[in-house]
Amino acid sequence: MNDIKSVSPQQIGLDEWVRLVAEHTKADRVIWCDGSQKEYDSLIADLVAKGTLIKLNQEKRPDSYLARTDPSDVARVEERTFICSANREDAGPTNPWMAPDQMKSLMAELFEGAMQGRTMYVIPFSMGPIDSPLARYGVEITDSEYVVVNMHIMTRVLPEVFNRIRNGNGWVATIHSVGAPNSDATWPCNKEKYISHFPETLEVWSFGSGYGGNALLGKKCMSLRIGSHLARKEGWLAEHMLIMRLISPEGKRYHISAAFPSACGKTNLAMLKPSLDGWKVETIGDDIAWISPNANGRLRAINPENGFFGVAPGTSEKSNPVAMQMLAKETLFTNVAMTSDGDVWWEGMTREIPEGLTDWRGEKYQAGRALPAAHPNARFTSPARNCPTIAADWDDPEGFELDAIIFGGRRSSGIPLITESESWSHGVFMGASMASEQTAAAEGTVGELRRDPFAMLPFCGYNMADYWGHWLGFSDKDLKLPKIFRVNWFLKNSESKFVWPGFSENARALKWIVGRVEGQVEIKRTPLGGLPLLADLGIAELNLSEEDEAYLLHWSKSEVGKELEAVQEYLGKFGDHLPEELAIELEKRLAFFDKN
Ligand code: GTP
Ligand code: SPV
Ligand code: MN
Repeated sequence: MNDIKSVSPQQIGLDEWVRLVAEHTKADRVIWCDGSQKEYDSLIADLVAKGTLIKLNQEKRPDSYLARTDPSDVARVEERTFICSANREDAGPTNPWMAPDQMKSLMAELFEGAMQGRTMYVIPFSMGPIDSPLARYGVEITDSEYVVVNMHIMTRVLPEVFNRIRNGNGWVATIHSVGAPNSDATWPCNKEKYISHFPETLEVWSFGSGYGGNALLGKKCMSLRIGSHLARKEGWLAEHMLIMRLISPEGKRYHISAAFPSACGKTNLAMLKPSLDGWKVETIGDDIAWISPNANGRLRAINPENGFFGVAPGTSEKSNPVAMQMLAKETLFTNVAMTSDGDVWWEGMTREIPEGLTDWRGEKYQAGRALPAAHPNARFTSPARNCPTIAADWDDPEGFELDAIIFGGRRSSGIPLITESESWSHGVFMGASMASEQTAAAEGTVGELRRDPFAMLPFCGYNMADYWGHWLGFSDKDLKLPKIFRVNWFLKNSESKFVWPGFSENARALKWIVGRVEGQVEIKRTPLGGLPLLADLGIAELNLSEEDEAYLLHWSKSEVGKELEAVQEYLGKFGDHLPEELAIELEKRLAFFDKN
C-alpha cells in the first residue's frame, strides 16, 4: 500500500497522489479547480460568508475585499522554512535543513487528519505562459479558500495542466494546510509552522500558515526554491527580480532585471513613472524572473507570475501612481486598515490619517498610538492585466533579452547610489556581497543589517555558494551577457533623512545605466567598481544640498575596508564551496588598499 511519507508524487502519478493526500488528511471533500471566474466568484462568496473576507465599498473599490489574518500569521517565517535535501551540505549554511525522511515523517504526522471538516482543493497551475519553453507546471493541494483565490490571481490556474501532467509533463507537487481542522476561525492557522522543500523529489509541504509566500506555493516555494534547484540542473536562473522595459526618448527599448531584497523597491521600480521627459517604463514583472540563454546567445527572462502580491504601506499617488490605479478594482487586500466608508488605507497613502479607521486587527484605530493602522507587511493581490503600465507583450513566451542586471538593497550608508561592475565575475561578487536592512516582509528584527546575497537569502533552494558558482559558470558559455550594476536608493544623511528622492527620480539612475550600456558615459574606477561622474547623473535640477549630492557618490577607504572585511568574514562561512573566482575578486579589492 502506498504511504504518504514514502511515495514520490511523480512516480505514483497525479490521481493516486491526490487520493492519498485526501485519505491521509481526512478532508471532507475534494474539489479539482478549473480556474474559472465562476469558481473564483463562488469562493469569494464563501469567504465573505465565513467572515474571512470583508467586501469593500463597491463604489470606491469594485470587486475588492479585505482579509485580516491572525495577528501571529503576518509574514514569511524564514526560520521555519527548510530545504530538505538528502545531504545537509546541499542546503548550505544559510538554509534551515532537515533530512527528507525525518521531515516527511514529521509532516505526515502533522497532516494526518489536518483537513477534517475542511474542503481540499487541487489547483493546477502554470508558472509562465502555458506554452512557453520556460514555463513549469505545478499542483497545489490546499485547504484554504483564501489561498485558492489568491492563486487564481497570482498564477495561471488552468485545468489543461492536469492533462499535461497525466500525459507525462514534468511538475512540482505541493501540499498546503493551514493546520486547523474543524476550525471556524476567520483566519485559521496553527502556531506550529513548517514550510518544507524537497528539491530532489520536486515537492513542497507547507503547514500552519495561510500567509503570502508561506502558502501561495507557486511563488517563493516553487518558482524560487525548487526553481533555483531545477535551474542549476538545467542551466538557467531562477531569481528574485523584477523585469522592466525602459524606452528612451528615441524609442530604443532596453530590458532590465533587478534583484532587491523583500520590501526594498522591486514593485516600485517595475512600475516607475520616469521623472525624465520622453522616457517610459513598461512593466513585465515585479518579483520573480526566470532567465535562460536563448539561441542568440542572450539571457532572456520571463515573469512566471500572473499578478502582483505587493507591499501596501508606502504606496501612494506620489510614490507609485501606477500601482494606485491598479488597486482601484479587483484587488484582494490583506492586513490593511479600513476607512469608515469601507475603503482601504495604509501608512504613507495620504499625509492625513482619515478619521474613524479600523486597524488591520479589526480594532478602532487610535491616532497617536505607536501601533500602525496597517500592518507593515500588509499586501495587495492584483492581476497583472490591471497594471496600467503592463507591457502589451509582457507574457511573450520567449521572454526578453536582458541588457542590464541591477542589484540593490537598503543601506543607510557605505554603498553609493550606483556602481558598475568591472566584469561578470565582479558582478557576481557584487551580488554575493549584498546586504540590506531587514524589513517586515519576514519575521525578524526590522532595520538590522544582514547579508542577503542576490536578494536570495530566504529563497535559494541549495547551497548558496554553489549558486554563486552556477552564476559564474555563465561566463564560460559564449554568451553576450548583460552588464551588472549595483544601486542604493536608501542612503540617509546625518539627520536620518533619505538623501535620494527615489521613486520616479530613479529614472535618472536608469538613464545613466543605459548610457553605460551604450558606452556614452565615463566612470571613475574605485575598489567598489565604476562610479558615475556627478555631472553625468543630471541631478542639478533636484536641488539637493551640495553635501547630499556629494554623499550619493561618496566612498571612503575606511568604510569600504570595513565592508570588505564583513564580506570576507561572510564568504568564509561557505568553506570549500566558495568559488575561487569570488576569493580572487575579494583579493583584488583588498589589494587596492595595499597599492594606494
Ligand atoms: P517584495 O514584494 O517583498 O519582494 O518587495 P519589493 O522589492 O517589491 O518592494 P516594494 O517595491 O513594494 O517596496 C517596499 C517599500 O519600499 C515601500 O514602502 C516603498 O514605498 C519603499 N520604496 C520603494 N522604492 C523606494 C525608493 O526609491 N526610495 C525610498 N525611500 N523608498 C522606496
Ligand atoms: C517577499 O517577501 O519577498 C514577497 C512576499 O515577495 S511573499 O510572497 O510573502 O514572500
Ligand atoms: Mn519578493
